[in-house]
Amino acid sequence: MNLILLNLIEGYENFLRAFIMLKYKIVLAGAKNVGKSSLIARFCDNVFNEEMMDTIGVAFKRKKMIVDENRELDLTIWDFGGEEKYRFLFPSYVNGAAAALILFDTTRKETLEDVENWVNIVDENADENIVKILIATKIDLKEERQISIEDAKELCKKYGCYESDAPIGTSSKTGENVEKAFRKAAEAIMNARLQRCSNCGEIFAKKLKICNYCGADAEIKTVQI
Ligand SMILES: Nc1nc2c(ncn2[C@@H]2O[C@H](COP(=O)(O)OP(=O)(O)O)[C@@H](O)[C@H]2O)c(=O)[nH]1
Ligand SMILES: [Mg+2]
Repeated sequence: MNLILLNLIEGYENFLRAFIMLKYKIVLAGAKNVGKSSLIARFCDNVFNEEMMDTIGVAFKRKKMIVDENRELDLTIWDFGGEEKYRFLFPSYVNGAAAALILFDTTRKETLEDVENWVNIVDENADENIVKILIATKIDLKEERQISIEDAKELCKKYGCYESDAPIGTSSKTGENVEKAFRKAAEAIMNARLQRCSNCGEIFAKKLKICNYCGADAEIKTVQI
């Protein structure tokens, strides 16, 4: 009898988990050719293309990510054609995003200088609690490297990026650190938007006053994730 009851409770919890879907939008920002579309293609489809097609306007992909044991985050990852002529689309592109990955290309110094512009555009158009993560791309091209990860350390601090010690160096060609970059983004989003109920251990939105699993009062019964 107890076993049946336990199964029923577990079933109900799984139902609740599925029902309270954690859906977030992540946007990528950075100049044309820094490697935005390639990073998304590697993360979502595990592919790399030396001749990646230009992104026309705006595109997006969806990917589910398991975090915090069995919890599923449903991520919509938005890709932006970095050309000037598409910049008018940027406000609506960033609208509602939980995280922005801001990319610079380690083989082109000017893309690091451009980071400030992208940070400003994100800050001007995004929700206040958007998290920013700085990403250094194309780290496989060691011979052509013009910027070291160290050079960009200061920028992370300056722009208030999540865990501001250094940008994440990635290669979409080899896959190095690509998953890590999106995991960082997921972790940052969860930190910014979710809280853990110390009564039942579940996580739920920070904006809620009570835990939507057990009904505990969020003011006294929660801990930071
Ligand atoms: N070697 C190398 N090439 C890359 C990497 N990421 C992107 N590229 C190349 O850089 C070019 C621009 O990439 P793309 O993703 O289209 O940049 P976007 O304009 O920011 O979307 C393409 O030719 C890609 O194949 C990388 O990690 N390593
Ligand atoms: Mg592109």
